[in-house]
Order: sequence, then structure tokens, then C-alpha cells
Amino acid sequence: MERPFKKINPPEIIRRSNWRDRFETKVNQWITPWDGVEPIEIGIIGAPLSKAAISFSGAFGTPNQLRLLFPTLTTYNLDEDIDLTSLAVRDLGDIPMHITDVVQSHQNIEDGLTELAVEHPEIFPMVIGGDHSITCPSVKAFRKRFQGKIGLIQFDSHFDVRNLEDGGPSNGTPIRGLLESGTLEGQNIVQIGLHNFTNSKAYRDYVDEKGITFFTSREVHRRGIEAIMEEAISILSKDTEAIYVTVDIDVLDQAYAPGAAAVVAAGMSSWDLMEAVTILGEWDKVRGFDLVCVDPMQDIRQSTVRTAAYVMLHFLTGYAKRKNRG
Ligand SMILES: [Mn+2]
Repeated sequence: MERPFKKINPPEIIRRSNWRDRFETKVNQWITPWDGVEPIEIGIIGAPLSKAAISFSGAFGTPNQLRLLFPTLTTYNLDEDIDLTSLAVRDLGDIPMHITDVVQSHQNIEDGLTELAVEHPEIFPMVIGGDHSITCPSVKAFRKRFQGKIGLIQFDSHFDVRNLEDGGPSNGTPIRGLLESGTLEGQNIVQIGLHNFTNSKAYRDYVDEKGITFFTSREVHRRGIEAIMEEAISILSKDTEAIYVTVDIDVLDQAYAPGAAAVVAAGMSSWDLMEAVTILGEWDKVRGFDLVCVDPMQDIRQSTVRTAAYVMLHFLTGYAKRKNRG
């Protein structure tokens, strides 16, 4: 089989299972490696970089750990009565990382995702980190797909606008990098799940000055996620052609995501995040997605990797609803 891409390696792990219930499909039987020929709607791309994490992170292992978990999940969403096999989702493989050079690895991510955008603009990119630093090169590549302005919706307990002088780029700087490179404008960014004792006054002032809208974890808890999403979508609809969604798993409470690279108390609940990504999957303007900062090395019974898989599957459920609506 010829490789579909020059700058994206084939998947490192292909999880097969020998037993099958004839009336059930598991995720690994549906999300198989792409042959480069079959028309597909969504491509999963691993960005296994976590050398840019401020505290040590094993997030480089997440794409493979997700693949290993796929045989434990079915493709059927009971609440929505939707089987995801109606969507053509395939595994495009992993972007190769430099062993020591973070900046080069970021360039590889931008180059790999640019190759995908140029060769196959019809494929929706679903990028799996890695730490949050990967979002900066990923959105830079995403930007090239559109003429108009793009927007970003971020789930995170941190602003991720740290200064770039104190040892960046890192998983604390992706939004700063996107603002300073002119890739994004602050008024087209909404951040959800921001938290107490994980940020500083200086960075809140920076976010305010740039015109970014943010909702704290407490606001989500008190107002409800549907109301927050409605407001977020109304803000981002105004001036954008396309939206990129980035999910940092540290937006969740430590009970739901013990394997987040940075754990928080009183974070968002899994349910609120599932509802939010389902809503975003359904929104036509959303054209790119990433999920970051899951550290399988800190995880307990793969619970955080499993939560990450559920986030993906709920987003894809929303995408199936978008498609069915036509
Ligand atoms: Mn983050």
C-alpha cells in the first residue's frame, strides 16, 4: 500500500480483535487506517509531542493508548440513536516528532497538517495530542484552509497565554502564540472552564486586553453548559468563516480526569464536556478539532484516556447529526 502522505506516518498501532458479535461494531473495527483512496469525512491524526509540557508529561503516548482502547467501545450512541459507522472516520497516522527539538516538532505538525489541508481539504482534521503546545502549529495549518477569519473555542482550566520569554513555546503558550502570530484575533476566541488558582492576574488582564471571552468552571456549574454554549456560539458566529475546537482534558475535575497533565479540584464534569462537544460537532462552522494533555502515565485504569475517547465519540455524534440534517 502506498503511503497517503509524505509528512504523516502511518498509524504506529493497529488494534485488531479476533472475536466479533455479528450485531455489534467496535470502534477499532470502524476507525481503521486510511488507504488514501476511499472517500472519507474525518481523519484522525496523532501529534505525539509532550516535551513541550512545563511539568513532565507522558501525553506523547495518548494516540496509541486511544487506539488500544478502541476495541472496548461500540459505535452506537444510545441517547441519540445514532450509529457512528454512518460517518467515514479513518486513522491517518502520526506526525513524526524530532527527538529533542520542540520548535522543529511544531514545524512538523504545521507541515503535516498543511499537507493534509492542501491534498485533502475535504477531510476534517481531528488531531490527538500530545500536550497543548501542538494547538499552535495545528491552528496555523488550519488557518490556511480559509479565506476569512477563523475562531477558536477552548476548554481548559488555564488561559494558555503565558509569555514566550520564560522558556516557551510550551503547553502554557499556544493561545499567546496564535495571537502574536496574527493567526487569531482575541474577539474570535472563547475559553470555557477557566479555574481558580491555576492562572494569574497578569494573564487575565492580557486576555481582557485582547478581547477574549472566558467562562469559568464555576459559571458553567451555576448557569449550565447549554446557556454557556449558546452565548459562545453567538459570539463566535459574528465575524468568522470557520471555528477550531480545542479540548484540554485538564478542564475536567480531577475525579473525572486523574490522568490530566495538570489536575484541578472542582473542575467541569464529564457530562458538561460531552454535551458541549456534541453541540459543537453539530455546528456547521466547526471545521477542526483537537484533544490534548491526557497523560496515560499518570492515569488510573485508563479512565482519562477513556474519557478522551468519549469526548471524541460525542463530538463525532454531533457531526453525524450535522450530516443527517443535511
Ligand atoms: Mn491548556
